[in-house]
Amino acid sequence: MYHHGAHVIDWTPRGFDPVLWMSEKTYLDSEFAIRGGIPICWPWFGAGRDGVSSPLHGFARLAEWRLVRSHHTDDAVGATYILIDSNLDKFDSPYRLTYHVSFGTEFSATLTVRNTGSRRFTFEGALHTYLRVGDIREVTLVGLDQAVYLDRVSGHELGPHRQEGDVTITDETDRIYHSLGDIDVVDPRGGRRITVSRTGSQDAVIWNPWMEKAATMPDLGADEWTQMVCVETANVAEHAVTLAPGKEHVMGFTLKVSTLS
Ligand code: TA6
Repeated sequence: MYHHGAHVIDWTPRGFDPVLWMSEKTYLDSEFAIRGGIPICWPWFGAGRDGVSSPLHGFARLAEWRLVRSHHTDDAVGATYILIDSNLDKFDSPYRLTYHVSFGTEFSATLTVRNTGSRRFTFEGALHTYLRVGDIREVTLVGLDQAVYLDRVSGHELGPHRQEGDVTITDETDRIYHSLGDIDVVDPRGGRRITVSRTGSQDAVIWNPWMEKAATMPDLGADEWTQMVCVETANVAEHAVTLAPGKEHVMGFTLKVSTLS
């Protein structure tokens, strides 16, 4: 992990290849977001509900979080980071973010947002998880059948659309699914299934830039787009969260990996 953005960059459970994808060309200086791992998108997603918020995906992934606790048991190690009242020039309500991650035979991440001010506030959030796959062109995402989604690819009709069957990636894909259930990333080339189980999250964002858009991204190595898919634990747009003073909201996910028989 990096303190910068409280950014998880690797989880490699025993007996498996790394589960999180990291770009070979990621920036690692503080001005830019790290490309890969698990960026924390808060207090807005993308350009925000107003469409003009900056930086993209909020400031939390660019901030220096504080490690307040690390711990280990026989089968897991964990860390807890906090971010308190950073960038109040961009978000004018006092808050406290607590991010807890656990690395073991499973991975888990939990983001707790606390309203420490005297007025309610509304935020979007996403744990923008980059999963590593053998070849995205052979991957199937199971668990979104009949889910309603918005299509964010420029030029595509926004929708809402309804997913028919499993999701396969055959072009640039950038969709916000309204879904509460588990999502299985079935990766024949990688010989494994990664199960994403979410809590406190009404949306799952599925993203792969595909060839053309990837070629425009300086922090993505050539052809790396074939080895990643984002399955993001989120609450965005109409599912933005409004918190009363003193209240908390918890959003998180767990990753499990199993070998494809
Ligand atoms: O979550 C998908 C998305 O919103 C895409 O539209 C793409 O912009 C991606 O996030 C990466 O965003 P970033 O700001 O990290 O380049």
